[in-house]
Amino acid sequence: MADPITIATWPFGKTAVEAAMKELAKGAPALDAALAGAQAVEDDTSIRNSVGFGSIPDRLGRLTLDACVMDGRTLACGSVACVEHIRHPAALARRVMEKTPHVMLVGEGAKWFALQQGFPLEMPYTAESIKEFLDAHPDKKKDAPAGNAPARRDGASDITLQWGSQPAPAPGSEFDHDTVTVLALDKKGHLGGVCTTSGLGYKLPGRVGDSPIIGAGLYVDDLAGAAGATGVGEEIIRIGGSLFIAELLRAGKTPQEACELACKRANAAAGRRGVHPARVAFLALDPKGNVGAACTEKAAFKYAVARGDKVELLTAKEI
Ligand code: SD4
Repeated sequence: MADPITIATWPFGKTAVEAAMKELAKGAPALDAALAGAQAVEDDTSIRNSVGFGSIPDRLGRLTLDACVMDGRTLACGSVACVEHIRHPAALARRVMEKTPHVMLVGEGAKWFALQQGFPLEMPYTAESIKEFLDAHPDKKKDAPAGNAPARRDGASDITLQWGSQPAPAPGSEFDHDTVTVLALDKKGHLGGVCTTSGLGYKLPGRVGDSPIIGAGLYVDDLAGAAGATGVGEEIIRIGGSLFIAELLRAGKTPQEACELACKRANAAAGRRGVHPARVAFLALDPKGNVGAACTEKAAFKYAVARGDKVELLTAKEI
């Protein structure tokens, strides 16, 4: 028997860990709890510009969602990317895991699968999200996404893409984050994790970040630990961030040490293209219930932790 614990990204992670902890307290498996937590954030349109409905669309004004799930007992996992008109992409990712021999479905295929599975097609826009899109005129923005493009040397991060032609809000404000990653340890000592996002705001149509990629945005293994990521997905993908952390945990590092090493690795990788900092953040949970989190400079990463009756919002160490 283990003491259940759950952690989630960003201040809205509190909504996630509260919902997840309710499930864990009832004895639910870690993956069910993490999914309940992620879905509570997907459903919350008051979390403006953020995860799920009402969040920032791509440059054509279309909201496309990415999500994945992973079960630490079996390494079963599922993922959807660039899927439109589905309210609960994390639940859809779980169906991919449970009902298909595949790990990942994208775009139209993911949408057809959702219909086949009985998910309703819905309009994901709110009055606020439409107004913000129109105000932002993202097509006028000249920045290109990081990709393998030449490094920017003006200190600006690619995450400023989120804001189109609008000035970016203060770092750490509720508006500049759009991914919830929820990691959970259940009473039986099993780990589960979910990651769900609308991706970078005003991204190029078709762009997929780290969040639905197993090993980048999420990795969960009962025999090592669970890790998740948020921030500039291109930088996280380059270093296989979450798998990197899981392997460090397997090799005996603490969750805190592993998250810090992943930030260092991300900065080193970004530095090879002249970019600093990488603007990424990681969180991790080991099978004993130890947690860790770290972010690179300027990521101003906060995360929520629920253990027993206690829910805390903590600030990650900057590397
Ligand atoms: C992405 N990692 O699509 C996500 C964005 C994010 O808080 O985490 N924002 O690249």
